[in-house]
Amino acid sequence: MNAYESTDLEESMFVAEPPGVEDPRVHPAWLPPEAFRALGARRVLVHGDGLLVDTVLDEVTRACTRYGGRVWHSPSWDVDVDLVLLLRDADELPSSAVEAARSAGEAALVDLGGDATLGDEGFLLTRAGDLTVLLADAPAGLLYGLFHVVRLCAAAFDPARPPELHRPALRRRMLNHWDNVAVHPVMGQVERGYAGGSIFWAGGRPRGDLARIREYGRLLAASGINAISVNNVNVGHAEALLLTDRLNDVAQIAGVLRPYGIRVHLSVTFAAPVVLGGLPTADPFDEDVRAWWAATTRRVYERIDDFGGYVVKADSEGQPGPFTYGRDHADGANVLAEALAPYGGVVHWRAFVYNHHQDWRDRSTDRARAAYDHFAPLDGRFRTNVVLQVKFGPVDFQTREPVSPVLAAMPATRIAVELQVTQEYTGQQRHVCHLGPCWSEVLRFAPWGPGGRTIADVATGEAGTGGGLVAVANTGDDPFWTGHPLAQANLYTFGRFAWDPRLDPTAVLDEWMTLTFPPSATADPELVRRTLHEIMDDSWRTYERYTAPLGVGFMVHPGDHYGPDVDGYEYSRWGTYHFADRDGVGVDRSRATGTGFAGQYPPYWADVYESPQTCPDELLLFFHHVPYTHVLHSGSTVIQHIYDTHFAGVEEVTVMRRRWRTLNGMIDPAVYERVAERLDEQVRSATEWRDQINTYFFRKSGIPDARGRRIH
Ligand code: GCV
Repeated sequence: MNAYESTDLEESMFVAEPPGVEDPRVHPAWLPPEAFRALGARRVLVHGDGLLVDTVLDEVTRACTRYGGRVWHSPSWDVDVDLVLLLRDADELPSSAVEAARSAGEAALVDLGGDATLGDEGFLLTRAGDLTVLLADAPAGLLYGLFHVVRLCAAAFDPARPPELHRPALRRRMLNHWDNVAVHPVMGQVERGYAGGSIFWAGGRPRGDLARIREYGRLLAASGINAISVNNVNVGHAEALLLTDRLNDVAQIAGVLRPYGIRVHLSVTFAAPVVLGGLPTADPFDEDVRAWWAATTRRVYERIDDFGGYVVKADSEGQPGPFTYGRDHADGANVLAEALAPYGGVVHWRAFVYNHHQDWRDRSTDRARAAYDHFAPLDGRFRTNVVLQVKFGPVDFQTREPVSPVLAAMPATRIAVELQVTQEYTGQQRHVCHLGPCWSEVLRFAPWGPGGRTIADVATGEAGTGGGLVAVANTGDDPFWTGHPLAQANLYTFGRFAWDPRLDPTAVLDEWMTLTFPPSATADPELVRRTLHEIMDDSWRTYERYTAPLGVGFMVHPGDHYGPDVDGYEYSRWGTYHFADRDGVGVDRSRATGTGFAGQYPPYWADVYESPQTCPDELLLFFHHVPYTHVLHSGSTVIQHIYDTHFAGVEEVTVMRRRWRTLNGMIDPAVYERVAERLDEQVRSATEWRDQINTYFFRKSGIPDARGRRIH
């Protein structure tokens, strides 16, 4: 018998609330208690066993305690219930209604054409008479199903609701934390973190707030995420030690996240055999090196038996890698993969490899080409437990980039698409910039031409063998988790897209709003919903309008990457140039006259991108250097487009701020104030962007604004 089962019916009806993790100092994000009202007012039966079933019971019990419902766990007597959550292989129960519901679920599964299994994480939801029934093959499926019921609210109990079958499209749905264990002198506790300190680490030690980590796991699970790496891909000495001396710190985090179905991964340094093992080399062909990785990995699994694997940034921005030993990246990745293989672990090997000591005078080197040049020739050489992790664009998470050609160039390699939830280049969580539409465009892009396979298909792979989706996290120890409360939507959306990359971004945003700002908790739910949509739906394009134009990228302040600095990187070694002169702007990446990058795409897009006549406007300056008077498909000239979009962008942000003010008194005052304060900064910053960009191009081109607006 377990904690929730009792032979006494009265006792079983009023189970005690389990130890809560709700911390009033921390915003509940998309899991406020109110979101559980519909569930919590019901009579719920949970049937099955396992760690994640206990989590389901905890969740249901908390909700029912708050809202007057009741919970039973595998009761040995008949009970009247509204909702049944059960594992399909759990024993028969002495309740004809529950068993009838189970049979109805099985029949619905057949009708939906599902094969015999729901898989490790899938679930089926259907109505059976007066009951709602949720079936899963495995405890994780029950947990995801439960959060689906929460998302649906009362609709989960609608008698007319048709049966639904849900299985994640991607097996691994992963977050990478760029959290440092020790505070980095330049990058701080979290590299590119805009939400305070780390949830995991503080000043060289574990932060020690396990309740917060558990709450985090709960939020992630509710969005669909099932894997997390807990340290920065730039691995310093303190971080390297997580693999050995500090493994207990990692095990503790793994223990807290496990009940939410989340596996822990570690970023490791390729030089670990030298810096931790005392070996003279990290050469992947050296037998002692191979033995060191094998022994070290074995010890990791002895301590954390469901450990996910390693994440590696090698030969990139100063990190060590196989090039030091004259080996290539397949050689490097495979030695780690070999060590992980006996335990089912994977290596996420990043394709972000380029020369960061470029000479701006040298027009032949093109950073955008680098990942393809390094990795495409290695297709088919990686072990099957290597996942090549490729940033969605060829440069570096810019507001607008073409999709990376590497994603279409390696059919014999497991590919993961890497997105950036942390808003390094998209307003650093001081600007509202909802990234759902950007990611959706990336995931729906068909690199072999319209109608063909998409990037989502690449990440999914044949029969689910793809590498999945990975994103750099935007969370920290900030009370709102993400600094800007509306940036929570980006994290939620990432998880949902990783579960199903074909979801509509507006629908996902709507889900997030309903959970985060429950209609029952506000005086005017329609106003709140409409206003949030008006502010957020198009905010990525608004951000694009007032920053670097037409896909040219960067133009940000060097180092911190916040705010405008048009020539900030123009003569630097990082290879991110715009080549503006008095006649024109943009990078010629054509095959005919430029760096040849356009030729890295399959024929359809190689042809489209090759010519300024066919290249889409929004990427024109990424692929071409054109005169300011070049006429876009929109009918505007490049220079007039720059002026118009920059004026429009600032106007849009000003309207956003005005709209937000209508919510004063309608929502949690702390959320209201935090967003209001950030919108002030967004208006200031957008104005600075507009004025610097417009002035810069006016001075370069000498062409005035056709509408005579003020340019400084
Ligand atoms: C973790 C960009 C960022 C770096 C980051 C790097 C990467 O260059 O500015 O902070 O390093 O990407 O993805 O490895």
